[in-house]
Amino acid sequence: MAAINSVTDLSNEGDVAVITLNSPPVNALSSGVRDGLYEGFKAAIADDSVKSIVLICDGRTFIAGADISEFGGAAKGASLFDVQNIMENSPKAVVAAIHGTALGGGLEVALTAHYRVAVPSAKVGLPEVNLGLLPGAGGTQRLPRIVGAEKALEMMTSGSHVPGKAAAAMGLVDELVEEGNLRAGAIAFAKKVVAENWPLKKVRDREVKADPQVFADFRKANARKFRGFKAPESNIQCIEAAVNLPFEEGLAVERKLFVELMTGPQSAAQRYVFFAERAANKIPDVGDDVEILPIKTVGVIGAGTMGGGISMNFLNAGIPVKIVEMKQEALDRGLGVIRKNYENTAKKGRLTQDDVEKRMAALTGSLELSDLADCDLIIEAVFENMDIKKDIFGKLDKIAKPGAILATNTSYLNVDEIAAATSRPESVIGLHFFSPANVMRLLEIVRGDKTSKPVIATSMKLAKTIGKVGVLVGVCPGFVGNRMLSSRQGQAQAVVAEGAMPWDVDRVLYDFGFPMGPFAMSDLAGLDIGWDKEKSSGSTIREVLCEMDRRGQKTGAGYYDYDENRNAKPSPVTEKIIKDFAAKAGTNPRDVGDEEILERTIFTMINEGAKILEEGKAIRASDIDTVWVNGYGWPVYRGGPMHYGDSVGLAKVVERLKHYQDKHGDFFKPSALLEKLASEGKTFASLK
Ligand code: 3H9
Repeated sequence: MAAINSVTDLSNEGDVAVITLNSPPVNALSSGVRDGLYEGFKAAIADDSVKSIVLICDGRTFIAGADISEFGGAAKGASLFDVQNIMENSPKAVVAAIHGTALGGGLEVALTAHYRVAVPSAKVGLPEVNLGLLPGAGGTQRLPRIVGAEKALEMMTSGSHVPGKAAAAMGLVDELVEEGNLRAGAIAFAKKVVAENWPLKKVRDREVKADPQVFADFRKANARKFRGFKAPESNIQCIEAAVNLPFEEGLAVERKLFVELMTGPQSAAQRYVFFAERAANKIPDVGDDVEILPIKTVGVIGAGTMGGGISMNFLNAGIPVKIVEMKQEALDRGLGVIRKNYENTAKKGRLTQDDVEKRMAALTGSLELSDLADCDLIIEAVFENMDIKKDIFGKLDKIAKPGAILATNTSYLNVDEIAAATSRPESVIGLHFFSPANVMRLLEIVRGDKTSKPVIATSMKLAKTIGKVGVLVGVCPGFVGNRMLSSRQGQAQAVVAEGAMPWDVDRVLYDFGFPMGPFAMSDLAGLDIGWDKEKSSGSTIREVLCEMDRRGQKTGAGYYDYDENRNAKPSPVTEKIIKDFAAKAGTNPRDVGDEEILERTIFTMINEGAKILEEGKAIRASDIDTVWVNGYGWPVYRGGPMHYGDSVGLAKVVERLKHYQDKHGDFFKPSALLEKLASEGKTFASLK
């Protein structure tokens, strides 16, 4: 075996040259990889003893894409197009051998091979859209030429990873090779190509046809999903180009749109989010050497909406769950809801009935806390009441086996106080799931003063196991997410008190990119959450609405009026209540402009985020962004509140906060950290 460079080897197996890439962690197309590939193909083509060439990767995966960390830097060495040209125009058959994932530029390289083989567990896809991009190395022109325009539309705008078998059915993979036997299988395939004189197929030479209506229908069907995003539309236009233009002209369209996206703010934000989610896994004082505790059985206390959703996460990951309720009826209801959720998923074809039964079989219900004695992790998901939680943790302390992790799902209570109800605060941690807990990707992991490192490391790892993005945060009211939400809510209400209507606030935040505004959200959740009829004294707009039985969508009215299809309309009733409040308070309603609504709701969040950083309740600004993107519907193409602050410019954020401080008081006072960064011309991203 001869080394081409530090990440590429070339060896001959009889008359088959095998180019092997080994560039951990994911064989991304860095300049070294591109150079290695280019030189490897050049050498193999020049070698007279070689009749065919196999490209294969060592490690956990085939090429997972362009090297995202190199984006924006100066191009070095061989370009991706040089590599693709030498492969596609090779006079000797080129076979790409795929395991793990062939994604983005990785699949685009494979599409310039004459043939592709893969193991069944391999996955292929063009996920650039999730980075605010489109496949920029010919993928937009080659993929539709194999799978057709409709499948290409679906794959490229969702970024989905297509499993080996489906890829073979679509013609993306020419042959599936037995698991664990990829190298030998690919070499045998290459020999067959030569022996049987198969043609050197170039994907670019194929044709793809589609009715223009296909594109119109696709745009219409997905308008809501794509709202605000630039990349999906650019991906669609490239596929249209593949259908309507010769290959080279299609490539030119792809190049132009790729450069536009790459240099725009959305892709910068989405690439930032990609790395932010991965950075969140790195805890400075909890190294890779910290022990990970085995989690074989999980106990959940509370079979309500949260407890049920939390349980499903573990069942989905194959971890048995014991769920405890106080009354048989509540337990039966909880277990019934879980079953129904699974059966609905099965009806949609996303689970087999067998999977449903397997998951339900791994779930046991009980009325006794003592049944949780053998659980490795116990998550309490009961009512948000400190006394109840302390009582439960006191009991768990006596029941749980030594070393078991005792977690609370509280969304704002003091985890240290809960931990103090036990004799083992080092085992206590907050695991704050977001509703619906089986769907939302965020898991706020709340580190108490005494939480041990193995408990933290295990919780972070567990988040990954159950498909969540775990973010470690410190103890403070509302932690990171709800604390910042509460600043935003405060301003949403304040601007309404000054003359804006709830639908003005909702429109501004919806247009910013949130899936819905705070008042529409309250109507959806129910205005009576936490409302007590007996204690209600008409002292807030919400109380008055609840007293009038306008409790949100479920009663047909809340801040908004709803028709029978739950379509919202601004309500004259709500408007009158708001105006009456203003009159009583002696305020003169004014026209609060959209810009002021946006600045007051969003800039105060940025300021609160800065305070959270100052107090050390989040490790890094990007962790705060990860919380907001994954738990609160912050538009990913704006990167999160802290990234947004950086992109607007912190000096501007400070200037506007001071402006509102002059008018409305010290709530708007910029935090010391924010002032400092702004005065030094720095960003949150510069804090390392
Ligand atoms: C593209 O290809 C553009 C072309 O069309 C056009 C070119 C002209 N680059 O996720 P993990 C790192 S755009 C650099 O934890 P997993 C990652 O940061 C690209 N680094 O592992 C992490 O580093 P660290 C299209 C990358 O097993 C480590 O690898 N491709 C890249 O859960 C492990 O990652 C994509 O969008 C990269 N491309 O998942 C695929 N990928 O350990 C993006 C990963 O220091 N990648 N890293 O934190 C993925 O989806 C997942 O990483 C993958 C593995 C599924 C591959």
